[in-house]
Amino acid sequence: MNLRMKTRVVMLVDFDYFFAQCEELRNPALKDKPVVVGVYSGRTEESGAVSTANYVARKFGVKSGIPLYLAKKRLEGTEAVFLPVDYEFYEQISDKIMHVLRGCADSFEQVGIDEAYLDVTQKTQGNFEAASDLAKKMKNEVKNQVGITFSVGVGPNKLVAKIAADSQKPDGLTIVKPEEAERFLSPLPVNRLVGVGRKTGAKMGELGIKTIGDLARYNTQKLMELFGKNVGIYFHNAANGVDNERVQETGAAESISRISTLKENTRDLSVVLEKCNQLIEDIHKELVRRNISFKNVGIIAIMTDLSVRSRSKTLETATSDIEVLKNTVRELFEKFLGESELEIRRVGVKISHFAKEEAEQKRLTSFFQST
Ligand code: TTP
Ligand code: CA
Repeated sequence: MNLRMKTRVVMLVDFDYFFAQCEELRNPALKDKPVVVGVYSGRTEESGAVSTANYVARKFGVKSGIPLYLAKKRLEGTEAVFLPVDYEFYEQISDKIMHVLRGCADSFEQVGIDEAYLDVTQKTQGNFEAASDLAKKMKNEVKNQVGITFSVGVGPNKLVAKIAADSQKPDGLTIVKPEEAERFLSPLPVNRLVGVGRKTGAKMGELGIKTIGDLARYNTQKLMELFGKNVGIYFHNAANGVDNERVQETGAAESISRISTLKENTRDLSVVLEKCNQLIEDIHKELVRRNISFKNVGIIAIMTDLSVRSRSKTLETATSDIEVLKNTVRELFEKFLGESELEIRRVGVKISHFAKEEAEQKRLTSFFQST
């Protein structure tokens, strides 16, 4: 039986010139001027690099990564405003936007401070026109409630959605239906694919692969020989717009951890586990309250010389089972004690890679209904 999922509708939202737009938001007088946000290294007044710039400044060739002195030079004679990064402020704005977006998605995955993937398959009943309306509604809501613009790409998977979003900025909305994906990707330079950096791009160039279309037509066997089996297959699939990565629900926090000092320094597994089990009970309560499951379990050990060691394990499937958590922590500490020599002073337990329980179940149900 071919277990293919039905067509998905996936969005990538990417906030426009984000750090600089946040600065414009708190000081609208900046809007028509070149705005450059940078990290000042502090060595000299001018040393450091540009984090980002608004589109007025970009017209002068100022972009992320260039040295600040160069940006200054390119903006000479303009009313350019240079500001230091205020990450905390941008994070507050980001949280507000993410909150609105989260409410519009079946499942939601935040990627960094200014990007998020939304699976909206159920919300739109698999319809790309409905997705276009939803994206416009999201844009309006965020503009009205927060005052920020963003660009959206809509596609049948994360890969196409991301490239679509990049293709029209700022305030863009680009829809690529499944049947259009091949034609959309084909003429684009091959380095638009994740994983094709400068080196790989150059190597592909020598093979005559300039566009994504060239890569899609290239012999898969040869790609596997040249780049290794897994990477070769990935390139072949990516170039053909094939990507089955699901939108991975992320919780508000990326991890839950608890740490505690042992009564005395020890290398005794049962003493360590007794303390860990208390921490686990506490973690589990929070897990249940937030209705999430985890896929990664970590242990932390602070040794008598105060060095911090950690080990972790990724489970095959996400779970919220406290026994699985206890057993995994036991397994990790057993192994750890076999590999270390010092006594342990403090222990910690951490879980991460969250999935929302409810969403998981819903997805499974709809999956079985559609097969
Ligand atoms: P990007 O999304 O790459 O850029 P952007 O939001 O500034 O512009 P665009 O309109 O093209 O999306 O990065 C998001 C934020 O990350 C950006 O506002 C600042 C920060 N950043 C850096 O600090 N250094 C960098 O080199 C890059 C690329 C981004
Ligand atoms: Ca951005």
